Amino acid sequence: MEDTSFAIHPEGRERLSGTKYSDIGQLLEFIEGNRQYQFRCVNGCVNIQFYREDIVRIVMNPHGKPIMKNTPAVILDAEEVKVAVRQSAENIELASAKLVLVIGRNPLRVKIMDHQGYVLVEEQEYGMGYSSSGEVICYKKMAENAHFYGFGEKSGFLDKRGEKLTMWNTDVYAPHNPETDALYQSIPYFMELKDGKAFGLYFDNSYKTAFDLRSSKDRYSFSADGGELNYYVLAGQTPKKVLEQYTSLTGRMPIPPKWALGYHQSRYSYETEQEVKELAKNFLAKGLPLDAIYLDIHYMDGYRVFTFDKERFPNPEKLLSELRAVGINVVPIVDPGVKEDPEYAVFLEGIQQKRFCQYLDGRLFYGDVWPGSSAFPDFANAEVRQWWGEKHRFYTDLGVEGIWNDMNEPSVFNDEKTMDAKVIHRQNGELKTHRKLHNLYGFLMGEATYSGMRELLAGKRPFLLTRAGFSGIQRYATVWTGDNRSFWEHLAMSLPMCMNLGLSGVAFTGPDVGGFAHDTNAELLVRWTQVGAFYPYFRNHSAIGTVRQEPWSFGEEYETIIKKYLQLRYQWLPQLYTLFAMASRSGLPVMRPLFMEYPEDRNTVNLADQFMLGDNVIVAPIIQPSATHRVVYLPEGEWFDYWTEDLYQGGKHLLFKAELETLPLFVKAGTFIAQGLAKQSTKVRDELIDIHIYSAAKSDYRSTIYEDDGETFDYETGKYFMQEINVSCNESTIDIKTKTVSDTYTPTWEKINYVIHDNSTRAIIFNGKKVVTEILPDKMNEQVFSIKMAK
Ligand code: MIG
Repeated sequence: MEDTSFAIHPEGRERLSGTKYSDIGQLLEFIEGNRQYQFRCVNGCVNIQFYREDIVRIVMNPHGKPIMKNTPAVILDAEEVKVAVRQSAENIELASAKLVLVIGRNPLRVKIMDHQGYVLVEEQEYGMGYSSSGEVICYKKMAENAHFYGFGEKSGFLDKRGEKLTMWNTDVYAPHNPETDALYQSIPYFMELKDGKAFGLYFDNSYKTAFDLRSSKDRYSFSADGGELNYYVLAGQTPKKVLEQYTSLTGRMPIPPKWALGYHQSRYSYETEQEVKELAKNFLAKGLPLDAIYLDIHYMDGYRVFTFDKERFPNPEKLLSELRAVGINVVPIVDPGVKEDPEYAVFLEGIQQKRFCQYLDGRLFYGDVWPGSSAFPDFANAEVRQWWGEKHRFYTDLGVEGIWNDMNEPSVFNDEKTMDAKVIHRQNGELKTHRKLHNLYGFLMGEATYSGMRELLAGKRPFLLTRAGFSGIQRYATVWTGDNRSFWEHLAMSLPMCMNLGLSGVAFTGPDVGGFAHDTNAELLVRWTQVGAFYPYFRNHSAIGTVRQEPWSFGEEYETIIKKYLQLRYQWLPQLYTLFAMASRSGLPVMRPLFMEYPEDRNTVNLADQFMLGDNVIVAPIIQPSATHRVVYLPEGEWFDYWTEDLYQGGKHLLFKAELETLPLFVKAGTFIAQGLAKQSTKVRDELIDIHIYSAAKSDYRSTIYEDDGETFDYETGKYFMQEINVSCNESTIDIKTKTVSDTYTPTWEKINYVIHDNSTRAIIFNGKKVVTEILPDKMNEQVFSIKMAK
């Protein structure tokens, strides 16, 4: 977008000369249709449709009646919504129970408010419009105190005010700088926060799109290279509600298989069977937990997908079953490019069955990627997706349950870095250019792969990791943030990047821990692994030619600390798994910015060097070399230091000491967390869990613990264990009440230990009865009691 007209505006810096901007202009006719309201204007036509009371869709077509087509990101059907219509000489008003739209007639301008008059969006001098070269654009007023989040995978800080953000899936090997714009994912969505209130805006357009929060100080714009101006306004008004609304529109992740939440080890590449075996042996011998090993491109025969190199990997089936026996899954990489080789079955079949992308005249598109000249499956076509999905039988027959999709922007080694924009995709029988569907290529590959794997695994949950995607990718895949570098700056940047991905519906995300390119070092690897233990997705990965960064690479001193944090990850799994289950139900991210819990607190607006896990834990990592201290912001309330159990008054910035072995970690007083024991792999199931209750002087907190079999889809039909736990603290008692919401699955736990962290000795009441607790001599501030699980 930088070099198109909308980079510079009419009369000012927002518009380049040469392209004519046309405003939608005056309203000529208002038509009340069947649950749709149509506004025919001088320059185009606008349709407004309520999807829910709190979600309204606005579509502008400059050249005729809106076609009202969504991308495959949208899965919600418009509900029946009661709308009150009022007309006056100046305005037309459409009101649902949650939203009031005031539409000015001349020129057509949209203002959206709540019933109290709080303004979500407002158009003034400029509104909707288009250019003579086919771009569509919408301008909105930008309030002085408005902050902007989301936008998927972006470098830079948390708040994107003052930035320009382009959506065009791009393989960026280097650099990932604060100013690097388009990356692998396109999520044309943001959340605005102002005066502690939030709303969302999702722009459902798969062309190259741009959000400009920079060029003008009092308005922002979003625009697309083509298609309709099709966007949704999500009423909020809390950040959590916006996430619920956005993910009701674009979907939520299924609960991942438990092993996907363990520690994963990768390298470009573990090149031979022998190397993989040694690697696993090392993890086991050293007692380092591990759930997955990745096979990067070297495992294949000449980079042909769906093959193994016969010399390097003579017996993959045996290798996989040996690893499975010790709790390790193997995740092979699968790129979209299929080598042009008439003696290679997948290519041959693809050609014969017309599975690959072509130009309009029937010529095939070939692009250079790892295998050399390659053809690319047309994932827009449902039959091709089916075919590709079925191809994964090759892997599932060997015991594979997880797939890693890379290069699916698609990345091509040419000047444009991708497929020719003129290539044609066949989507539901319609012909569409790559220019239009480029941003959907990775998403559709994800759909193909996930659906295929799901079918092949017959009831078991597949794991899919992807680099490219579009809004809604969370339904199919975990997103890792691509080729970062072993820089401290990239460790720091991963926090806002993953938080904004979480705010964009992608709850399951993380960067390459330790850094991909460039050489890592002992201290960086240790500090990064500490954060890694709390990223939703925890994988150590590094590039060919860089120094090794397996946990033992820098000697025993560092290995010991790294081990402590791998184990910590496994101890925290019951807590994490519950958060994943909740994310899958509500869309709320596992890793979240502080403003999500404290939207009224101005200190949290752009706080990007610490984050929350759920609603009650703060992770404040060290992200600078040689640093042994850092400032931590603790919001209102009291906070326990997880390690020392010291209690701190919040609403303050405090200085904490953290030598190399310490990750600053805090739990809010008055809340609880669930923990298990450290273990070699998630396949070792917990025999008991601990509920750690952190007391407060006076508090009331409710949260949930969730458990299921961790590997099948039985939870979808109601087979899971879920219990609400309510903890209230007052002067003389700590009152714990449990309510089992579902017990159709019986956890492997024999009992639940309650550990109460409390400096006084208040009476503990459990479900209405006083309990006798034990106090261990070396833990004077902990009272413990156990409850047997009903079997
Ligand atoms: O560099 O497959 O982002 O994780 O190791 C080009 C090799 C190809 C890019 C991925 C990276 C992976 C690498 N791939």
